[in-house]
Amino acid sequence: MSVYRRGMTPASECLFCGIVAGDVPADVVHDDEQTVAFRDINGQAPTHVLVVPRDHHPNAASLATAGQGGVDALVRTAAAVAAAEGVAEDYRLVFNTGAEAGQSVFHVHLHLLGGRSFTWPPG
Ligand code: DGP
Repeated sequence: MSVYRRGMTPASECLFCGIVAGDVPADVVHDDEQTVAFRDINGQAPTHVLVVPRDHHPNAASLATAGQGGVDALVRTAAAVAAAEGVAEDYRLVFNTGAEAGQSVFHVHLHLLGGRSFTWPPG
């Protein structure tokens, strides 16, 4: 299902929809019925993978509201990728929502970061 609100990217122009469709190249590390996971082009840790739903939703709240278990699926995939990458014991998951919070691509994506120590609070 496609969800589009004013000010957000329509699915037809969405970079991550292009990656899901295989039209935009990416280093895909996992894909299944609901999710696709690929390495971030600007990695901030030895493991930096983005996990996205196949369906276009602008942010995590939109995905959760759709009620299809999409957020659960993202977290399950992130955990599986963390295990495959050997970082299952220590990793960080991040959803940025809104430009002020650092979101630059408006197709919901869960950042999986691992392989180094992290500090808190984030910048
Ligand atoms: P955010 O700032 O939370 O919206 O994260 C977007 C991430 O997407 C950012 O870390 C960089 C990454 N990114 C942007 N364009 C591409 C791309 O074309 N390919 C890949 N693999 N990652 C991208």
